[in-house]
Amino acid sequence: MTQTKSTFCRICEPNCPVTAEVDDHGTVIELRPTPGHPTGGTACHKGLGYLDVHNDPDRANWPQRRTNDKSQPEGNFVRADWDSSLQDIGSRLRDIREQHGPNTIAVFHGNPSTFDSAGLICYDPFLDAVGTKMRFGGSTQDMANKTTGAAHVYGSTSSFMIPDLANTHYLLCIGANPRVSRWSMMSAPQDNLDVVKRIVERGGQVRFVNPRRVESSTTETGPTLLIKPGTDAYFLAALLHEIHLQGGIDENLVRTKGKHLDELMTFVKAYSPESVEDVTGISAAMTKQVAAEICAAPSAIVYMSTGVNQSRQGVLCYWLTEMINFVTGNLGREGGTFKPTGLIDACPPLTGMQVIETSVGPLELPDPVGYSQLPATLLADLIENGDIRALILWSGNPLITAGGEERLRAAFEKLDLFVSIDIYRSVTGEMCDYILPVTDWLERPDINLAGTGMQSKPHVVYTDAVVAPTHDRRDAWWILARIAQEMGISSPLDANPDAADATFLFDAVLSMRGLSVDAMRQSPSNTVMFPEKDKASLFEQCLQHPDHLIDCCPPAFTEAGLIARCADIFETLSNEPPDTLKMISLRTPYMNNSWLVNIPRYRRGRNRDNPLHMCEQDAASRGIFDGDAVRVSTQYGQIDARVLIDDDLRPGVVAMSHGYGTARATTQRTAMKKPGVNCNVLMPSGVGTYEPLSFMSWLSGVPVDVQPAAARAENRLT
Ligand SMILES: Nc1nc2c(c(=O)[nH]1)N[C@H]1C(S)=C(S)[C@@H](COP(=O)(O)OP(=O)(O)OC[C@H]3O[C@@H](n4cnc5c(=O)[nH]c(N)nc54)[C@H](O)[C@@H]3O)O[C@H]1N2
Ligand SMILES: Nc1nc2c(c(=O)[nH]1)N[C@H]1C(S)=C(S)[C@@H](COP(=O)(O)OP(=O)(O)OC[C@H]3O[C@@H](n4cnc5c(=O)[nH]c(N)nc54)[C@H](O)[C@@H]3O)O[C@H]1N2
Ligand code: SF4
Ligand SMILES: [Mo]
Repeated sequence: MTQTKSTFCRICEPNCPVTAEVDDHGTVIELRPTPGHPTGGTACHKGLGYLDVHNDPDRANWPQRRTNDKSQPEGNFVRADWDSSLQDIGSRLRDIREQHGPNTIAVFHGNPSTFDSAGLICYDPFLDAVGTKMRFGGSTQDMANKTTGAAHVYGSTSSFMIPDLANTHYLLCIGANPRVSRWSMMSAPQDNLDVVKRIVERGGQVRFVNPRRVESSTTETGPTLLIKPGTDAYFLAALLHEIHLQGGIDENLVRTKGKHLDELMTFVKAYSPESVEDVTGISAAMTKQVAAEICAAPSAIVYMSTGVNQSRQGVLCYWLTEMINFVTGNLGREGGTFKPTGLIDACPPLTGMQVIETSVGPLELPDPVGYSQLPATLLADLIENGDIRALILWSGNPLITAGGEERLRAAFEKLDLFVSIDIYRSVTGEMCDYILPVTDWLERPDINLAGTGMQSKPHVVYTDAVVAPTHDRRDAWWILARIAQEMGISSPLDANPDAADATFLFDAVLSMRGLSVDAMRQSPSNTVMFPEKDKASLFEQCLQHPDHLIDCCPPAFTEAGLIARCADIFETLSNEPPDTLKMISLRTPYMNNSWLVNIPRYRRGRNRDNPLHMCEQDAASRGIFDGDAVRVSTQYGQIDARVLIDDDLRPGVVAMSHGYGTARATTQRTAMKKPGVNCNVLMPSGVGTYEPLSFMSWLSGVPVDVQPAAARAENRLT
């Protein structure tokens, strides 16, 4: 007799419902979609294929302690038990804290931790108990410009809006590829873009703005405007400039709900459709047409995402996007953008900035921080300079996912203590003193906390652990709580010493909505839907500056130098040699950042590694043919790659998937056998390379040099 259990996927933001079939031995034998689930989402092949991760024989199963020096490329690890590992880690952290201060202990929290709610609940209290402000993670490679931008525009790091796709008449989708990536900073049911197709079916219009004709752009959705990478700030400014000229600004609304409109208009006046067209590659006529389309649509959305966040001016692009939505009256309108309700229905006001003194100068984070973090590209410098002596890595793989692998490697060797909490011994884990094996999402109870306030269908879903953890894997919250105990600082286990699992943590959060784990277990599909709020309620609830106005031109942007920098970058781009190549990133359905790299079924055929995508025109002008070996370089590093001719790219743009370059993942056999190359070796790292204010890494639109390998015929890779 098998049993079915209702759970949900925790790989990306839709958190799709999944039905697990479990046999008498407590083994999950199948994961299936859950038709009829109240959210209507359907799990994709990655979620349904998660058993390949769950059952991967290369997983980390026991605590492991490294016995050789971190400078040795291959770690010598011995199996250890939990108590002695945690005691050793706790006492070493205690000593480091006492001798060098709490800020010398840093934590890096990577993307998968976002979907481990018990860990998330314990994370901030853990940092507070340690007393450290050294928080790093995936956010500065991903979307920190949005949280920091929201803090200045709306007065709260949590006041970021999502598009009302279900009701809109117009979508301008910039730097996103939702067909592959399933939306970001928005949790919408996975529907293979049906919600976007329906915009067109009901007579609306959709356009993508991207340097590549993306999978999302089809005859059923809409065309792509092929923009030059890293130029969206100028396109958006020109668009707003033109919307103004076309009379598309609702001055009355803006004067009552906003401030600093004149300063905003002064900024955009510098960028007319004509003056930016050479830099952006989008003709003035097209920019004017898009402006006219937005002005004419009964409701419209400008949505921007990761490709723009990563391309050097994410804060300004976020700001201009929000401004277009606001001044055209689409913010808080049906079919525009809005702030959904959720389990946590609050936008805590910005109370000021936290200042963290470091050897490279003071660094400022919004307070409360939300998802903002210190710049991951400064990790190497801060370790080298002695600011950081211990690093706890919770579901992060920065050697592969952040810029500057070689500098980071050299720095990590100098850490007094380096601990990885992960489901694998990853490339970065290989350098750690301890690997602490963690439960996967079939082995832990959970709620969908990270998506709260970002869901197009607001709901909370609870899952019990589908199966008990195998081997000696433990939950991340418990690991953090036990480390705290061993350090002699406050721990969630103090008040709950006998807690068998994380449900006491969930009860505390669920109680905010009068719910509990028991109540969730009684609900159909373990899900509670929340009634939607009036979209305009955001004007009362999310504008958190003391005057409750939207800041249309936050002084912090000028003070941080973003406005002057924008003009400088425009000047540089205007004078760029015409044959400059820029690298952008390319997500595929067969990878999730770095961590599906060991799954054999995703590493077959064309997906065995990560070639350099290049269009025919750029390849031909360099004497490069499909399959050729090339050397790609920047001032930060160089890699050797194989070329794949791809005419979906705009000329002048090359693309590569990140997450590869795993030759040193000694326990991940597939990853080691088919390593691919790490494009982040090429990415800028260190002081001066990240966006001021948001600390966003520059990972897209980076100029690269591509040369055919010396003797092409001999080096041809097949
Ligand atoms: N060039 C380039 N670089 C990029 C990007 C890009 O587009 N281009 N994208 C950036 C983005 S958006 C992000 S979010 C970052 C992500 O960067 P990271 O968060 O550093 O990387 P991931 O590969 O998502 O996962 C890190 C680790 O989490 C582990 N893991 C998986 N599941 C679990 C789990 O349930 N629990 C725990 N504890 N660990 C788990 C994996 O084994 C892996 O080692 O990468 C960024 N890097
Ligand atoms: N299959 C799969 N799904 C994923 C992930 C994954 O790795 N694989 N990662 C998950 C994570 S952590 C995240 S953050 C989300 C991200 O999801 P999205 O926010 O949709 O981001 P991406 O898929 O990276 O798409 C970014 C797009 O921006 C384009 N782009 C690059 N540079 C520029 C530029 O300068 N201007 C413009 N206009 N466009 C540009 C790229 O061509 C690309 O199509 O996806 C999530 N879902
Ligand atoms: S879309 Fe994302 S959350 Fe849904 S099943 Fe696929 S990987 Fe999981
Ligand atoms: Mo991300």
